Amino acid sequence: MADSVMASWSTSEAIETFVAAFENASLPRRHWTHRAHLLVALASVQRWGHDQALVHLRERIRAYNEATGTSNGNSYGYHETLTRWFLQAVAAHQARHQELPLTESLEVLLASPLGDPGCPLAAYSPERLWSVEARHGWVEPDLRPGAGPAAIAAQVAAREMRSVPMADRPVLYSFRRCPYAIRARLALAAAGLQPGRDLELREVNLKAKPPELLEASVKGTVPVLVLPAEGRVIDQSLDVMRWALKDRDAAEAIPGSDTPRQAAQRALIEALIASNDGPFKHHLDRFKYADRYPGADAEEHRAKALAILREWNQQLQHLEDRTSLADLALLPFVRQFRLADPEGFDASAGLTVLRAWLERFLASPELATVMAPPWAARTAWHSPSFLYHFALAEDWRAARSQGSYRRSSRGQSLEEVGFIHASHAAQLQATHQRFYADANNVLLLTIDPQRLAAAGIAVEEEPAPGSGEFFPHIQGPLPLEAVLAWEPYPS
Ligand SMILES: N[C@@H](CCC(=O)N[C@@H](CS)C(=O)NCC(=O)O)C(=O)O
Repeated sequence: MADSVMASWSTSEAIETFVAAFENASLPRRHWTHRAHLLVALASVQRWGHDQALVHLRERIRAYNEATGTSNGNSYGYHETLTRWFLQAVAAHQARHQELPLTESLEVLLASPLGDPGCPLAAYSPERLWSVEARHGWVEPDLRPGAGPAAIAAQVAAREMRSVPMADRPVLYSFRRCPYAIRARLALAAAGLQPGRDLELREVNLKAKPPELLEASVKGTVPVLVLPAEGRVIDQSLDVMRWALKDRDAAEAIPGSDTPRQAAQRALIEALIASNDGPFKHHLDRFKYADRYPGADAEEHRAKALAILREWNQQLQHLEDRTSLADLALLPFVRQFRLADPEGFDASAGLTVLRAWLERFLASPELATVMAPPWAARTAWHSPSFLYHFALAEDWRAARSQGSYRRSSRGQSLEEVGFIHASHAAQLQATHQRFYADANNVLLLTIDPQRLAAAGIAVEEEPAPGSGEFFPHIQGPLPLEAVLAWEPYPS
């Protein structure tokens, strides 16, 4: 089974294949992650309901463990209390999200306390949860007896009832690896906001910026936060952070200004951010991307950036011992600096405090959270303003060397059909499912209709035979310059 299929679960076939591999114990152990447990539990609850799923999974997990070299004993293998805990959690979640396709339901579950692998430890002491008794039979929580999955589900439901209506929901344009976008996501997450519930997150491919982003902010950088309810757009990362934390700053990342101590902390935070966004970023870019700056001497800029980091090494010792706006704002950039030359960074003198500070961040759940779904995706958001076309990788490769693309759809040429099939964003999954689900090396091309028009190629909306659903049909060869991006699909 291809690793991409194991990881993506983007079609119902891929999910079925995965669940079947678990059921017949051919699933490699490394794929039997927390996420995979929840997927299998969701699929089983959908199929059989909670009670029968429990009977089935109890037997299947034990068999899977035996087959993959983990014995079901007193310290390892099958765990009845945890199985029941998560199955109850999954059933409660499923009851509220019946309308969602399985993979979306899984993402919502993973982002909720119900899917949090550490959640049982808020109710049980480790001694009780890891006891032989809990492994072989159900035991009640000892720390917080009433705080089982049902109570957590009720809390989650109450919070969802208070969530923002769809049309008023803020939209965050973001890019997974961009340090400005990372700092914005860190602050939004620290403020307790969640994609899906409180805002819509749109991952941007910077090579194919969606027109909706450019309409919101002409400068076309990320992050951009669109606030429909306030009729306002925020297009500077620091402003996004301040917006997120205003009235939601439970951990006091931005200190008040009542006492001299608070005022001094605020001043230090401001000074650190100014130093990062000004000189440090200047030298970081010229060190990391020296080829983009003609005449820049990478070594000289590295040394200057290091000198700034040594100053911060001193200043950090005066920051109070809790996560501040400066931590959230600077760490993504220091992370990027280290990534450009990890050995050099680790060997540099005068950075002991700063290195420990960075290491804590790199290992933190806060960073992991904003680098994974639903806070960050590896596939860009599909814009209703673009057109999309599925191409086989070899056809696209040939087109790039020949100068234009002339396939209509799988197995058919433009000459045979008279136009090139394309899809709107909302039609992608179904089109892929219908025609490409069994194909390897499928690429999704993002097409800019304005560039098509500029090249004199028309697009007609025409009904597909059978369904009557309208699809865009490109009336001529696809010029390469109209294709903004291409990526494997599913990613
Ligand atoms: N001052 C802006 C800077 C944001 C920025 O430069 N973001 C980069 C990505 S890390 C970007 O969007 N660049 C535009 C591009 O690459 O086309 C902020 O703080 O939000």
